Amino acid sequence: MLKWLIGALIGALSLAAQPSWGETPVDWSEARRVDLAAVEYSFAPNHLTFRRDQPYRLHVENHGRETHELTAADFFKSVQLRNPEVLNQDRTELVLQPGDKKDLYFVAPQPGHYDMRCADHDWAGMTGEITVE
Ligand SMILES: [Cu+2]
Repeated sequence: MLKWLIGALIGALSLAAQPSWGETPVDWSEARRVDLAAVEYSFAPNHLTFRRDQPYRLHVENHGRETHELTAADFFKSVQLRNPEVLNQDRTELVLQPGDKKDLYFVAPQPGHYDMRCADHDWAGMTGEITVE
């Protein structure tokens, strides 16, 4: 009986402790939606501000006629991602074909300033900044 109880307890604890690499569990139902649109050749808005430790759902739409990326390697590395699979394999950018809509859920634990750009069109001024405060 005791052995069964301990087994059940360990099972329940490991189910509760889902998050990877020792991070605090996040209540993603509290995620605040922030919208970002890409066109030729800019982001709207081109400055994003997030509060640290607040879960966000960054909703990105490509309203242009070309493929655009939201390239922000340092930012993506610094945050806790709920769904890293929406990023490219290197986790450096979100790639959006024309008409694509993608949602990235994250929590930023670290205040700071981060660069964002479209890797294909930064030469045309398709750049911006992310602030975590
Ligand atoms: Cu672009």
